[in-house]
Amino acid sequence: MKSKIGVLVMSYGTPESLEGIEAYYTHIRRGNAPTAEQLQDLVGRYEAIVGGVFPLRENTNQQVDQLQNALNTNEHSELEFVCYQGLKHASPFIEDGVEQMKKDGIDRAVGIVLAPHYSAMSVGTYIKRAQEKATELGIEMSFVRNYHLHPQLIEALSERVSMKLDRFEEAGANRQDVRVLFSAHSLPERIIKMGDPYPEQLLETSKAIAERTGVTAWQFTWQSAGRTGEPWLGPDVLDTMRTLSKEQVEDVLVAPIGFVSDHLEVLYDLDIEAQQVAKELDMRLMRIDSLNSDPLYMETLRDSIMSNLTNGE
Ligand code: FEC
Repeated sequence: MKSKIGVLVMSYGTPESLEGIEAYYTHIRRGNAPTAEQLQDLVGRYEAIVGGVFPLRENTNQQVDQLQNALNTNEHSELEFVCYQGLKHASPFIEDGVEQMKKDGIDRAVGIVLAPHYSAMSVGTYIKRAQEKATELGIEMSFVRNYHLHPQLIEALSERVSMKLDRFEEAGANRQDVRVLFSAHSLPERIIKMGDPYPEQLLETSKAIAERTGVTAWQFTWQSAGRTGEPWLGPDVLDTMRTLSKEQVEDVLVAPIGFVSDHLEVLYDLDIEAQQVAKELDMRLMRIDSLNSDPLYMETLRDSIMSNLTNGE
């Protein structure tokens, strides 16, 4: 009889339909409903990308299924891994995933977030919610906090950068002249004062990819800042593109290393909004493909979970 280990795979979550956007947005805003204008703006962005399905849901489903397969490939192992989804802003919520584990008789679990970099405001809040529920239900739970320098993650992202630099060359650009912009979701500036590791970890991932791909013309920029009154980390990718255009940079490759799936922040903010700005600036803009269920990403998650179980890291 194998002993069962629960794996809570946590992700941002997305609405199930256009009608579900208001409830989703209200959850993101901690129970405060958006104004009609804010809601219309978000609905408009989803309408521009979705075409009937919300890509993040399908991508998360696939990542969770494939991770479960990857964790259970060794048939001689004494452990059986059972993956549960726990979403931050949609159903099944983080707490639902932990509750389901309990119902299935699981008393030892590991949690991991489908985002490689740790911030107290991102991964930290996922972990806090899961830990609270696990404590309440008496499940022993540990967490992978980050995996931003995992060799397989760096390999997968580097392959994607190199692949797109090839496309630039095929299109007539000089490879060395392509400016690579590593990007991630912005957060409020106050995280800096909190000594949050998020900006540093993102730079570490960027450097590791640049070294591996031999890219020297690169910089880091933020994207997708929230629409709130307080200052967010910048510069934003759109401003960075405008600055680069003034410096006569014509070819830009954006690598959104803070995200692992195709979703709104990639498919709208980069593929629609940033492409529109690139057009205005007469700039050639490409982006690297998202990881989605790439086997190297699954390996990164599997390996991070196994080391957490054996070493507590
Ligand atoms: O495709 C989809 O349906 C969902 C795409 C999506 C992802 C995502 C990831 C991150 N967010 C992070 C931080 C914040 C903070 C706020 C915030 C607000 C939004 C809104 C939408 C949204 N986020 Fe998001 N985020 C995605 C979508 N995010 C929609 C609300 C409208 C808007 O501002 O555009 C501000 C609210 C607050 O104070 O909480 C902060 C971070 C990530 C990357 C890590 C992760 O995946 O958890 C950080 C995907």
